[in-house]
Amino acid sequence: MPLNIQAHQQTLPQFLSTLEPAGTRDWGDISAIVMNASRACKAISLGIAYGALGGVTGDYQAEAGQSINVQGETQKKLDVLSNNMFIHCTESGGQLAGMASEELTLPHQIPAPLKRGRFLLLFDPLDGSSNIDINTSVGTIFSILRCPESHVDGDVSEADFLQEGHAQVGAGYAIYGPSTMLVLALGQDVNGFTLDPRMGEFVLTHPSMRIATETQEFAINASNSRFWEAPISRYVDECLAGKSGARGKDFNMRWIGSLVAETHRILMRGGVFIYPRDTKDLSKPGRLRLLYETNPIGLVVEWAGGRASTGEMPMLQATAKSLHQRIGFVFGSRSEVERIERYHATISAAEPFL
Ligand code: AFP
Repeated sequence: MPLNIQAHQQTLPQFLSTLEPAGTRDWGDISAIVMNASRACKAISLGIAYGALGGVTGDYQAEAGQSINVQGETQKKLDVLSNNMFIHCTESGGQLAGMASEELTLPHQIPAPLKRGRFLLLFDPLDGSSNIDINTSVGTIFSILRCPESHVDGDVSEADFLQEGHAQVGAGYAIYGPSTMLVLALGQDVNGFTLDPRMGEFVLTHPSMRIATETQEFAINASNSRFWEAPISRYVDECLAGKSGARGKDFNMRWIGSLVAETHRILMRGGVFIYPRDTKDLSKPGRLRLLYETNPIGLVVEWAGGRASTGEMPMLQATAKSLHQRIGFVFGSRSEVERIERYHATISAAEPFL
């Protein structure tokens, strides 16, 4: 296939250079973090593309055997490789004071003699990794925060990361699907880039992405229905009742089991995603992790005109009590998310979310 670089297509570095006046100290650091993260995503994409041929599918075998991470989940080889790749590509840039990863119990300190910076990077290096062996789309999710001034030079603490989602200066995800894409929430806008495998460049293909306000498609893991609280049960029952029910229209349902894939579908054609707080395991108030899953995805959704919620309140106002805290998550087309929030306001849930 000829190298058909179309005229005026912006690569990621060209796009970043146009976003803010050059020389803005913060912006220079933020765009450098994004470039370094994008390099990690390219490497992860390549590792995934080899599949079984690359010898990186299957469970990670530590010396003591199977490895269980802080989440209580069996680590895949690619979980560990993606985590190490993300750290390797970003820690030496000089912009970061520290990092937090789904795969690491404690924050990652920037090792001497590397220069430390003023930002924090939080990430889920390979979300949906239980789908790797079945060749379904997976992704990387990341969030950028400012480091509290008190810790810019010393080691970071868990408390430095416990910031509300609206404090993020940027966020994004990579989706490793039929094509690899990078979707970035920067400067109050959301832009999508497709990896050109011939050039190894991310090219702007989806400028200013917007989520449709209305939808007839919902995503939920229906096998958990007996654990749902009343507002969620009401919403789903009405969707299932279709034209003959209160909603007066039929709905379609999807569930991929990969947050990034669900997010991308909703960005592209609307929809609502629901992984609510439920009574399945009261020690886990939801499945998804607040700081490096629901906050960055929430920023992408909100800046694309959708709504991100705990079910009761805006996601970006939720307060994290611990690094790996889980939370209920409802996001997507604004009118449906607001309906679910109204149901929570009118039907008393078992306990308040937060
Ligand atoms: P894994 O990373 O363990 O595959 O979990 C993926 C995930 O965190 C998120 O991407 C999915 O939306 C959600 O779990 C699926 O959860 P269920 O397996 O309970 O449906």
